[in-house]
Parts: sequence; structure tokens; C-alpha cells
Amino acid sequence: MRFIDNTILPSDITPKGVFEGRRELIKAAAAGSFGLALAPWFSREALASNPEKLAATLNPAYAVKDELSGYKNVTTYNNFYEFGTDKTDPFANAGTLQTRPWTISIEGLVKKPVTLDIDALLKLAPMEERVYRMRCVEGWSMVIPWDGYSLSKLLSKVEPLGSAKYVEFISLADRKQMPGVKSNILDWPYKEGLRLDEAMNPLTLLTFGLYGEALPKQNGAPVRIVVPWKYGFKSAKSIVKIRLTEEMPKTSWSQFDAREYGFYSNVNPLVDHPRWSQATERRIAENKGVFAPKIKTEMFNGYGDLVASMYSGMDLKKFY
Ligand SMILES: Nc1nc2c(c(=O)[nH]1)N[C@H]1C(S)=C(S)[C@@H](COP(=O)(O)O)O[C@H]1N2
Ligand SMILES: [Mo]
Repeated sequence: MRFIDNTILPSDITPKGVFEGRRELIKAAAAGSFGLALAPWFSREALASNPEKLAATLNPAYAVKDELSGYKNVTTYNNFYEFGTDKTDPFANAGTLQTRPWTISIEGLVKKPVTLDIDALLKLAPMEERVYRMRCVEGWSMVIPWDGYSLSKLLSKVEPLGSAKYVEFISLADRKQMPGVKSNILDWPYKEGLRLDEAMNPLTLLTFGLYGEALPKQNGAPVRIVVPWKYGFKSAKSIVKIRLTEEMPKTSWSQFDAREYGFYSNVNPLVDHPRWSQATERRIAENKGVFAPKIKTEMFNGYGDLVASMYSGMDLKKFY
């Protein structure tokens, strides 16, 4: 079964394939090195194929003080089902993703629909660096410095109509570039959504980079959404379309199993996933790896002061 915390242990890595090319080598070494030291020849360039610098200014209002998870963990242990369902698959397989040329179309219930090239998007607003806590629904969490700007800056340019109530995010789905799209585990393209007020909340980040560099392909290059008070799957990667709608959009994970993955999916330690508790999380820190102690999960992932008012009067057990 997928979407369970299938922690990687060094014993999961077979020696076969270790010398079958650089990405394979790095994948095996990176996965095997949870708890081990990084080989000296490892460079950041080896972990990301596109280490283009982004000039971003730290926004201290949105920078948590928790220990960072470390570039290697952030870029080698994650989910991106378009490239496979194991935690090391995105890093091993995302090299085939073409991130230029790239456009995003913003359409639906807006006054000024537009298709924007990635280079225009990068210049649309000043780039900020924000350090966010990220909580995967599977029970692990990371602290990641992201680079981007509030999605609201883009949405206000297209002028949402009064009838717009939701925002849908659609990721690229190209079998030629994304080997995982051949499997039918999800209904492709990957689709996510937010209520319009959630999408306009300044915390919701249109994201182009991490650690001051362009997003590595495995983290959703060249542009993605980051919504830190919700479970990680709400933060759609490699998006090509943003659509404003009146009806609540269907999302890939709620289509997969509506009982397990609701539309809201706010981080909530009081609402368990049907198959596991959400009360605690394993915080992946720079040098702790899989042996990191569990910590208590916070309501709204600790962002309640910035987001709780959007849900006042709502039964969050019903609207999970
Ligand atoms: N298109 C797409 N976006 C996706 C996913 C995916 O499989 N496909 N996985 C989600 C999940 S489950 C998580 S936890 C985060 C991980 O983001 P990160 O790898 O940058 O930490 O991406 C989310 N966005
Ligand atoms: Mo996740």
C-alpha cells in the first residue's frame, strides 16, 4: 500500500545498479547515508541538476526558527508520484523533466485570463525566502527554506470574478517525461485545490526555489504551490494551470480515497487518518535522519495565528 511511511533503511538499497550512472549512484548513496556522513565528493550540484541562483530576501515574518532539514534530505527523500511511488524515485527519475520552455495558464472565473512564461512569472513580484514547516500526511516533516512570493500577487493580477470561490492547481502530466504517469495509481494530471480565501492567504507561496536556488526537478520545478498549514499533498508540484471555479474542484487524492484525503486536509493532530494517528510526526533534521525522535504535531502545523480565522465556525472533523 502506498502513502504509508515507508522509511528507507540502508538495507533497502541493493548494491545492484550502484555504478549504473551518476543519478543511480547518488540515489543509493543518499538513501544509504541517513545516519552516515555525506561523501566528500558530494556537492549540491550533484543533488540538483539546475542549481541556478535566485535572488531572494529573507522575510523574517514567515521564517520559523526550527532546525532546517538539510538540502540533501529535502531533495532526495520525498513524494512526486509522476516519477514513482518510492521516496527516492523523484530524485532518481526526475532528470527527464523539461523545465524550459514552461508556461502557466490562469483561467476560469477571472476578468483577465492569461498564459505566462516562467521567466515572466519569476519577475512578477519580489522573490522572498520563507522558512516553512512542512508536514507530510504520512507522518514525517521537514523545515525548508522556500523561495517565491505570495500566490495572491499573481491572483490579484488576473482579477478573480465575484463568482470565483475555489482555485484549482493542475500539474504537468507527460508520459514522455514522467515515467510514473504510465501507472494508474492516481488520476492524472495531479490536481489540487484551495478555497479562494486560502489561496489568497499571504502564507500560500507560489514557489520557484529552495535554499536560494531554482527548484530541483524532484521538488516540483520550475514552479509549484506551497501551503504549509496543510498536509504536503496539497502543495502541487510542476504546475501548468491555475483555474478559478465556483464549485469545489475534485482533487487527485480525494478521488483516490475521499475518506482518507479530504479537500481541506489542514494539519490537525486531533483528526486521525483512518489508518494511522496524526498526533505526532518524525521531524527530519539535517543529521538525524530516520532515527529522529517523534515530536507532537501542532494544529495547522503551528500556523494557527495566521490561518485559524478562515475556519471559524467550521467543524474540522467533518471538513477534514
Ligand atoms: N504533482 C505532484 N505534486 C505533489 C506530489 C505528487 O506526487 N505530485 N506529492 C505531494 C506530497 S505527498 C508531498 S509530501 C509534497 C512533497 O514536496 P517536497 O518534495 O518538495 O518536500 O509534494 C506534494 N506535491
Ligand atoms: Mo506527502
